[in-house]
Amino acid sequence: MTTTVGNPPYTFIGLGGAGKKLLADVKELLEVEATFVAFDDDSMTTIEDEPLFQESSSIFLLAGLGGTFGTEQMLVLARKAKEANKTVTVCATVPFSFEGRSKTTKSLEAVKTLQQLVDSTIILHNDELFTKFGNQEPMHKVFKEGNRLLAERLQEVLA
Ligand SMILES: Nc1nc2c(ncn2[C@@H]2O[C@H](COP(=O)(O)OP(=O)(O)OP(=O)(O)O)[C@@H](O)[C@H]2O)c(=O)[nH]1
Ligand SMILES: [Mg+2]
Repeated sequence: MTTTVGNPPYTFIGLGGAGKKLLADVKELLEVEATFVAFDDDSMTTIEDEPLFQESSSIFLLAGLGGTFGTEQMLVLARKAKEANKTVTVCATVPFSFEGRSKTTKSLEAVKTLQQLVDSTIILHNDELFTKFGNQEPMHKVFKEGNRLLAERLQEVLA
């Protein structure tokens, strides 16, 4: 999925299953001219070779951390983008506690590395969503609300 609107100073890259959905919601909610592109494990291209990655000076990496594809690619791309002197913003979620300790640990290690590597990080701990919206809502609604919160925080970074 690639959509270009105007001349893109910003590129938003959604990584993995959750990253793809987060990207779609952010694209709908954000008021910004940017290129939006999603990659998942069915993608055939190497992301860092994409022209839009090379041309943009400001890269936004979006993913739900804790799985395999999104977490690994986010770390790889954050390193590549910083090596190429780009401004990098990470926008990511930490899994719900009920998803298990190994996912949480993996995501928190990634957050620690990313915080030292990139220019800004926007991190939503999914457990906060239960505090905010209760645990009676269907999961897709809860995720949607989470994505909305992240889009609001991205809009603040862009302002
Ligand atoms: N914001 C949001 N988060 C989600 C959604 N679905 C799953 N997540 C969170 O994102 C984490 C990572 O899940 P995925 O994105 O499916 O994982 P992946 O990066 O594709 O990695 P693998 O499929 O394991 O290779 C999950 O553990 C959930 O915490 C969603 O629809 N929206
Ligand atoms: Mg996946």
